[in-house]
Amino acid sequence: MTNDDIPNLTAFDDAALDKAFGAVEQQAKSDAAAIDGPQAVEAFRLRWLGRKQGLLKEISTRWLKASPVEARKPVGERFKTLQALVEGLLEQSSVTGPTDAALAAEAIDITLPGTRRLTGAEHPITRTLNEITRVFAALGYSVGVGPEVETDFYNFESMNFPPGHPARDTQDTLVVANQDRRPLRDRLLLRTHTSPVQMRTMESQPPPVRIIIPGKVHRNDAQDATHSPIFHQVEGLCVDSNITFSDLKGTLDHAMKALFGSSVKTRFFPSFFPFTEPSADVQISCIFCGGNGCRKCKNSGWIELLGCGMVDPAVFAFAAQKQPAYDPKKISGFAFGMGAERIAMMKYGISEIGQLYAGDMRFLGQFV
Ligand code: 2U9
Repeated sequence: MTNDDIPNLTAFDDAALDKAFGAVEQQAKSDAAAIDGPQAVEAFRLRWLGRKQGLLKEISTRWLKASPVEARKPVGERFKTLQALVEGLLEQSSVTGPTDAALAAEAIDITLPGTRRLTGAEHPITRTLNEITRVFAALGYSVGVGPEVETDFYNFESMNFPPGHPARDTQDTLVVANQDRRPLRDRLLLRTHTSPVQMRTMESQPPPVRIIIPGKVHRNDAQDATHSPIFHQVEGLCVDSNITFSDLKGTLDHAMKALFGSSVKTRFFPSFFPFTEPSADVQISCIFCGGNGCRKCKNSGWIELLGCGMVDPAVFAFAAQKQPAYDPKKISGFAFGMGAERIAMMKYGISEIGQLYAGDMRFLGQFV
């Protein structure tokens, strides 16, 4: 039955009205019986009770509004009864809900295995960077960040690698192309260490400074089992009046004990870095054999882990160009640097550096 099937009434006596309303009620009941799911309930509601095009609206227009005055009452009563019937049918179908067949089609097999959601976890490099940072944060160091694309000035010149100096060859550098027309100091490169962040920090604030810089660095080195052209460092800087080599030794000895366990010992050997003088390499007692000698420490009982030194006065002189308080006659400081991959590989027994970057879930899943 469509709206066009609703006839215009020609007679309004009781028999004619009973017949006309009876046919429509019959249709409503058979429509309701055929409802087989939530979509059909909505279709029934629209078909019968739709405000603009519903059948009841059509009946109201054609029968009720068109009826002569003397037939208004009997038509009105029958219309109300029909409306109540339709609403009752609708309510019943909504409560009864979908048929058994519809339910069976949507049924969930609760015996099937669930969808396993993978839990995220810190990457071992991030974890190592955070562990080291936390040790120094507890000593009052703040954490610094800076750009990975740096200028020649901040990466080299201000760190006491003069233009053309052979020391630059120790940090084979990836440079940004087409920079030849710029003065050397402004040419862009990928930072080879995080030291430029310390220099920028000194330029922006007077001493005292205690900062730790975890970050990604780039060198034009071939990859092998223990080297990668992209790796991560943690560098630290402490500047104040009367900072001595003893402060450096005490700080790093404490940090190594905090990172590797309180029984770990440290020892310092003379070394060379352009930005520190004197400079030292730091070894810790072997964390695998406790210092007795094993394959990991090549039977020496010691493992080399980081570099350090007293900040070279030439480096302070560059900072003093912007912050005169970095006068090397009045202040002093120490700095240190360590490679995060090397420490992560030692701590977690990783033999190939490439595993840290491969994104293989069989490897990463071990660190959840
Ligand atoms: C300023 C002054 C001095 C940072 C330092 C080292 C020693 C060092 C290496 C360890 C292994 C780099 O990751 S590695 O290859 N680093 O040995 N770094 S002192 O000295 C600074 C830094 C900033 C202003």
